[in-house]
Amino acid sequence: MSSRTLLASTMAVLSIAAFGCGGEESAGGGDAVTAVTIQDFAYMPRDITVQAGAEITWTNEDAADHTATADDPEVFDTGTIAQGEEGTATLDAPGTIQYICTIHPTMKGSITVE
Ligand SMILES: [Cu+2]
Repeated sequence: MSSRTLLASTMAVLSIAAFGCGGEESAGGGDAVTAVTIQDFAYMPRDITVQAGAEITWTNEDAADHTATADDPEVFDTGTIAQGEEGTATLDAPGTIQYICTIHPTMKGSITVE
């Protein structure tokens, strides 16, 4: 084995180790960030389950403005999300929260916080 090969192997092991570390981190982040798309006057997915402390992001793909507002707006309220924009909320208390769009109250979704 040449020293060049040895160096290459060492580099490979190091990058795997670094990748493994980053992978774990992003897996944790993946659990903590949940994306909901608003399209055709609906939340997709309509019902989500997240870990406590997760940040939920709603992206509005409609031309119309929407909100994501908990039945009790004190729990969370993204405010108006315009086309192409995002609203976020972070929920810490376990339980299931129903939410609506205050502009179009027939739009409904739910978040279960574990
Ligand atoms: Cu709406």
